[in-house]
Amino acid sequence: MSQQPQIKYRSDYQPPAYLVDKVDLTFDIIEDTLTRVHSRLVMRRNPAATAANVLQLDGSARLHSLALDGDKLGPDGYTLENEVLSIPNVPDSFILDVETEIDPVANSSLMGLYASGGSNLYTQCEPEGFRKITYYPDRPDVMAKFSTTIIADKAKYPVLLSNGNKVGEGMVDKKRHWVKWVDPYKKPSYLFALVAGKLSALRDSYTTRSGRNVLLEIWTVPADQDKVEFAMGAVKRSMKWDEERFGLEYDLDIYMIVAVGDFNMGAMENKGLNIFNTSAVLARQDTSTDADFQRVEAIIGHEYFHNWTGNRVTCRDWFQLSLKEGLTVFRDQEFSSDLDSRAVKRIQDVKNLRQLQFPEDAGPTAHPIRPDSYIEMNNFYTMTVYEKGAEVVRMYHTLLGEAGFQKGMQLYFRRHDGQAVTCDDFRAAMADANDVDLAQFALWYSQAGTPQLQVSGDYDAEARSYTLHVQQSCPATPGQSDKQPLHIPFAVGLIGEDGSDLPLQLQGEDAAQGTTRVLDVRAAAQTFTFINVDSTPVPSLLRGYSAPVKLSFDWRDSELAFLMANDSDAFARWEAGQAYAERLIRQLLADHAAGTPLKLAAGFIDAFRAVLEDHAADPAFKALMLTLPSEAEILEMVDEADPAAIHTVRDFVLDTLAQALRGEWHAAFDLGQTRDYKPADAGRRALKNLALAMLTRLADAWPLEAAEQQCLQADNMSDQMGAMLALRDRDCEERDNCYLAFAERWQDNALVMDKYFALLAGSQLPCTLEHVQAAMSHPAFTLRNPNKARALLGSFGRNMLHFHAADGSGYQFLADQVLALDAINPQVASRIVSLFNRRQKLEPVRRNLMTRELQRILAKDGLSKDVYEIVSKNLAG
Ligand code: B3K
Ligand code: ZN
Repeated sequence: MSQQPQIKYRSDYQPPAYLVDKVDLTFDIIEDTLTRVHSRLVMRRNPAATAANVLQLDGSARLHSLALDGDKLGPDGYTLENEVLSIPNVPDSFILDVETEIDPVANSSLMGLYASGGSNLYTQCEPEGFRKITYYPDRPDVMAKFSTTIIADKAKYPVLLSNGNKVGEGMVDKKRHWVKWVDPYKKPSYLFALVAGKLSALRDSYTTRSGRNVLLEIWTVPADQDKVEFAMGAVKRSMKWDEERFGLEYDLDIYMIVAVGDFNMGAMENKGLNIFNTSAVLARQDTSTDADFQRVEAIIGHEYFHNWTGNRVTCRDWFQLSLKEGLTVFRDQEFSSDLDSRAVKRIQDVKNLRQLQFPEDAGPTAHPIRPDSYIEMNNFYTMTVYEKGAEVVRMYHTLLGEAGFQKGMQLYFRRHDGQAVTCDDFRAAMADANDVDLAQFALWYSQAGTPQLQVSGDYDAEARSYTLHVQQSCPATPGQSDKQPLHIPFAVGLIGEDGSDLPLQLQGEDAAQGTTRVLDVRAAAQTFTFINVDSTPVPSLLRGYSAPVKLSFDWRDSELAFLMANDSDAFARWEAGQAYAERLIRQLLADHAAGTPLKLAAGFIDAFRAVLEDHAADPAFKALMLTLPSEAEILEMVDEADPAAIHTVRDFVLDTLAQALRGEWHAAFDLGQTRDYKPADAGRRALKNLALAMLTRLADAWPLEAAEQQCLQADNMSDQMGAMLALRDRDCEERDNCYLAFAERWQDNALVMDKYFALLAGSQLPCTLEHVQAAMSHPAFTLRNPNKARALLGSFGRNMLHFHAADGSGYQFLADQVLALDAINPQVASRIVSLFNRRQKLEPVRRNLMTRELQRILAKDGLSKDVYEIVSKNLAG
């Protein structure tokens, strides 16, 4: 780093000194490498701020000219330092004209205005990309009305898009045309968007509940137009769902989605003009898996739902990011749950949280869902802010119920429509609308770390009562050693001997009320006694995963098998299987370390058999029940972890289950075969492909042949990928054939090639590192494309065997790539370098090897703030 990067603190918040009432932007696209931006700002002093007469604007673009109330400002009329433009002695209200020049082709960071796929132009402004375009108070609490005029060569840039409604277009001269867009809603600069280029659209329309006719457009490069039909359906489903479930309607005459192949994340909710990564919008049976379809629908929903939760009501400052993201993730989760299987969605979300958010919350970059400080805001678009944030919103819902939650939402919009607000404002709306005290609940916003619930139960036969003793604690996290007890909604049930739920009556109540109760855990230690319990029940705890905590309870193995078979709560049923597996895996890891031969408990095999033979169960749910905790989850279970041992033990369990239940897997595979592809059969395909993967573990030849056949003949990507995955770690001719044929067949499809690169990098086969190195010079690969970098390097960084190779070769390779990538795209580099963040979890030899690589990265001159922040926190942790 050339200079010590500055840390920004939440506690330093000051209202903006000047407000912007109106912004008129003109983008003159002069040539590929030169766009001139003229911005006219109508500004005035903020009456709510402390008096100052120096105007400060954020910006890093080349400044071409500056004029205050029509008077040109020379170099002595302003200063420009550290990307802050200061103009002294400005009046109370004034007009500022700013002209900048930018080169979108040279912009590989994909923030601000950049070129992709030839000379098409796209923008990404959240959180601080607008300052790369022009000089502006680039902060979310400055909301203004924008108009945007775009001028460009008509042949080269026939399509010119921006936010709001199109109000005019015409020719400037014989070759150049112009289009003007006006957004009638005030918005912060991070929601600005512009797209220009050769694009085609699928058009449709939607009539809102109140009768507004909305034009819908999905724009892509012409070659991708054959893959947007599903997305269009998803837009309409999202609009309808938000009206029905939240009473929220769309508010402009046009809603546009633009797909772009080079994009730093999934998608962006710019007002009226969402910009999407192609991976989050294109979907067709032959090129997309069932999981891809599910993801596309969820992200379309997510960005659409932001129109109210994010755009109409936005964040006061970036520390409040979870205000819009946690809430919008909760909304997209509910959308998917209402449309598909609620149980399956919940389990997938919890698995995701455990795999990706728990490690973050236990690692060197752990932060509360509302962080207190940051160096680079882009590093805080995290699993914690998004997914744990969504869990926090879900807890309001659990505590208040659907009706109470909706009352809170209505009050939130009534109070704050058109404003930039805080997480506290949201909590206040929930509390006030329901007249409840949510003061203690505030700790969820300020405390980092995954809380632990330690629970025990005892049955008193004489009193016919069952008591749960609940203790809560939260581990120390960087900068937070003392934690206070949280308000935790703890959903529980009791199951009787016959497997059915018991009616629940708490001590002091006149009668039983339901079979699932949400207990309010508020103290460090608390007890809850249920009465009129005739015999020892089996407790079903944390039903529906009612809070983002780690639960421990000393069930017997037989009780876990009983819960796996009987719990009426699908999440708890699945969770019992996970808890059972965790217990055995911990023991096997200890046995492995002690050199004791490994043996899998018969009871666990029986429990798996029972699931496989339960023909009434939803196959998607069964596939989840039959999936062990991932290697990443297992890493979290132990200290001084040996990744090779984790891999060996998990593989042993899978091999044993494959062997012991070969007939059952075979039957599941056969049963899952269908002649015709139907989207609704996704669960069946998932179970079939899991069975196929298990069968390829056997020493038999036929599963390999079956996988090869499926891979070469399938008419859908789910089955192709199922087979590719089943063969991924098997060194055999069938694998070689399939991998060759797949790469050949899909060489021109960027998104399918991403799948191919991810498979190569995730393989357990001995030559994986060499294959990954070779893939770096594959014609379809480039580090400049974030999807490619994530597919190859991200997957390699999650490879337990090869990233964590005992000789450090995996660490060294990834560190080299982080350095190469940092010079191109710091945001992507910083995501990749985060894969080193579990350093402290590892045994000393690997930990030291990692340390060495991180020190090498940190020593590099000109390192980005993004990578600096992650690596320095890692090394300090
Ligand atoms: N709000 C954007 C994320 C922007 C990320 C900037 N690094 C997408 C979303 O959450 O919907
Ligand atoms: Zn979002």
